[in-house]
Amino acid sequence: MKKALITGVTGQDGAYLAEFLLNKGYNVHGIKRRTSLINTDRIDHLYQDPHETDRRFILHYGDMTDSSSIIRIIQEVQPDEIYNLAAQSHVAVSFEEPEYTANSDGLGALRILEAMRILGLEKKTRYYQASTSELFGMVQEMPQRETTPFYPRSPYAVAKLYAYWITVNYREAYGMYACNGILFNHESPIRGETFVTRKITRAVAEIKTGLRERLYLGNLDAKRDWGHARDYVEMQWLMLQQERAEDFVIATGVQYSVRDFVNLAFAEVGITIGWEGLGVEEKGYDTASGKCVVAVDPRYFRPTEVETLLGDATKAKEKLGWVPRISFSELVAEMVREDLRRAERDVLCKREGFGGLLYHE
Ligand code: NDP
Ligand code: GDR
Repeated sequence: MKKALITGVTGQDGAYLAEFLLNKGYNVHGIKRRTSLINTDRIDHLYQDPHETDRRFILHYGDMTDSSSIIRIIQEVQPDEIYNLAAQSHVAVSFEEPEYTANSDGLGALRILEAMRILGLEKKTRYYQASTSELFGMVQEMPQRETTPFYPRSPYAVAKLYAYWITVNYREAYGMYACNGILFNHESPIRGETFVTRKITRAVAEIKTGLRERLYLGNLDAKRDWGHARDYVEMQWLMLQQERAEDFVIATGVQYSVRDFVNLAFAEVGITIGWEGLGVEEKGYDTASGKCVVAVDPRYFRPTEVETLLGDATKAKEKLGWVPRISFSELVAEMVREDLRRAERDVLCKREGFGGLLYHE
């Protein structure tokens, strides 16, 4: 039975990947960090009590900024495959916490690769690095593929640039099976609430159910190539099953703007948006009621923005036989449906006098 170690197992991709690998028959180990409140919601359905025998899903306390915990866990687990998904993954937050982002997202990758070397696992353990389309930043070519030059535009992307190259370097220097998945944006109903897609679908559900009046956003013109996380974690696994390690772009090849996402998400609940004004003055109105339901707030603009991303995943299609299964409209519909279910539950709780609601943006 193969053993996989996932860093970032409590995150969106970590949860989908853990489930995917368990279904493939793996023993799955995950690294979680200590938090003052338990934050394992996304993997609670996989949890096994430590007193159970023959457990196949095991969590370890550790942190990407703490070499000793990384070495200890890798030594204990002796994994066949390591998926390094842990990161401070919010681009806007990386401008607020650049040093921490560099430490966890950049040096974190080095810590794992170096632990593999120190422990003599160079030939046993395969390594996957969660690289990102943010590396392309100020894009030098449309669409972006494996050979497109990088131009990172945030402390997050610069940290991930280091992680990308240290992965390539360890592959070349020590003959390790180490590869980068350059994944474009991928979303799901368990996406973090402050990424733009989830922020929109939550707000749509809350506006529809009367829990709030308006959604505030930043740059409505930003364009992204959005896929579904469930599709993308399969790629992470496939990349580690090849004869030799290579880097791959994973994307749908279709691009939409933030405004398109807003229009489609509101359409899912029967609201048509009419847009008026330009730039920071732009507003979106519910054409039936005339109410303003979307407004621009400059606080959500970034000091340097990535305006447009569109991926070319031809190499993955040809070499890995991969094609995304879930379309953009199915993704939006699923996210809105799940958030609507949550909002309806919140309405019920509110009506019955249980708890207040908090909106994190
Ligand atoms: P999430 O933000 O949902 O999850 C990040 C995970 O990393 C969480 O489990 C988080 O733990 C953990 N983490 C953060 N900092 C540390 C640390 N110092 N030590 C240990 N664990 C830490 O990200 P996604 O699941 O969306 O993304 C997975 C990876 O893929 C990330 O590296 C991201 O940068 C990258 N990526 C994501 C894309 C996307 O569109 N989703 C596209 C391309 C790349 P906690 O739950 O405690 O916060
Ligand atoms: P991104 O995702 O930066 O692409 O990084 P995010 O959803 O945060 O932003 C996408 C685009 O939407 C614009 N935007 C807003 N973004 C947020 N978060 N909040 C807003 O209110 C808002 N208004 C407009 C942004 O400016 C941006 O252009 C994600 C993360 O998962 C990274 O970890 C990953 O590497 C990349 O995707 C690929």
